[in-house]
Amino acid sequence: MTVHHGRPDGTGRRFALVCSRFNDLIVTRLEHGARDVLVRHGVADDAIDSLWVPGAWEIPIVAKAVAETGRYDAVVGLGAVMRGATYHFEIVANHSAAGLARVALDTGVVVTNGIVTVDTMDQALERAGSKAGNKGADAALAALETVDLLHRVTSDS
Ligand code: INI
Repeated sequence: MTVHHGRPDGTGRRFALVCSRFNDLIVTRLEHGARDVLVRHGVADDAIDSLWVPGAWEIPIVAKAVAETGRYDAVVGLGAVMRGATYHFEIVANHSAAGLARVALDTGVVVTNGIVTVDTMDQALERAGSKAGNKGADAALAALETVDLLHRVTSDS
């Protein structure tokens, strides 16, 4: 039996971070967390591009466009959807998550989801670098591992 695991080695890899400005207090921290994890795992700082969109709703279409360029090994969606901010919380949260999943399957490019969906600003802050970790860093690490695993199982060697 062979067990395969992805190793989070980012040497020579390129990443796009698609970030929403809505709730940018949170998303800026997610972006820093993602960038920090990527650089600490060997990704060159100039091999990470951050693209800022108005809100989480707009993340999937830009993720699709950057995935289709073929320039990136993975795309990480980063955003913060908060129930208190609008009655259409569910619509924005569901669209952004489903959209990212679809981009990954349609393009074959690794896309991970670092969009926090929470009830309150306190819950968002907890997930943006305090007691519940940093969901941007988690999504970046998931991207590194998945890129490596796919490379192993799809390469000839
Ligand atoms: N966008 C977010 O990223 N987070 C939110 O909490 C949010 N709320 O609550 O409304 C939000 N709305 C904007 C949305 O993403 C689009 O930018 C907008 O609807 C224009 O298409």
